[in-house]
Amino acid sequence: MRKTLLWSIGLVAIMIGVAIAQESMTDNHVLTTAKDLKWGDAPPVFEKGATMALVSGDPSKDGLYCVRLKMPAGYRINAHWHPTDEHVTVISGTFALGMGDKFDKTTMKELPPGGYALLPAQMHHYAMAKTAAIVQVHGQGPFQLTYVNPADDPTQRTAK
Ligand SMILES: [Cu+2]
Repeated sequence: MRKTLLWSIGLVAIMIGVAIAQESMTDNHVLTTAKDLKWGDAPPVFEKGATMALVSGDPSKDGLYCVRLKMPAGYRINAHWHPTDEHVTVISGTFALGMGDKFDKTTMKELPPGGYALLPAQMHHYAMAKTAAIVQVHGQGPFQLTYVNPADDPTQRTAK
């Protein structure tokens, strides 16, 4: 009798687990082509000239997000850091990344399409589009970008 009850409880627990898993799978599915992405201005924390497209999730909220950033040749992102790991995959063009507190072209590594970078939480890094480039950025939201030198932050500049 006792054994049967335990079995029943176990079975119900499994059924609830399956139901939750199915719900999250059906709710969040995204199938998109590059052509269908909708591009708009990148958030004001980025220098003017870059555009961004949301791929999935919501970078302003808790949870996984995925966006693409499109930059013209020569576009720079000065030294900064994020509170969570940042994953960068190069979709097109050549994107260069360096580690440290100061933008330094000589230490940067160039990533061609298919290249990938993991920038761990808190690690200071900087970037540049060597050619016109599109990179895909994903990670755990909410997405935040803090410049090492506050003067590099366009939102601080326009605020005064
Ligand atoms: Cu970054």
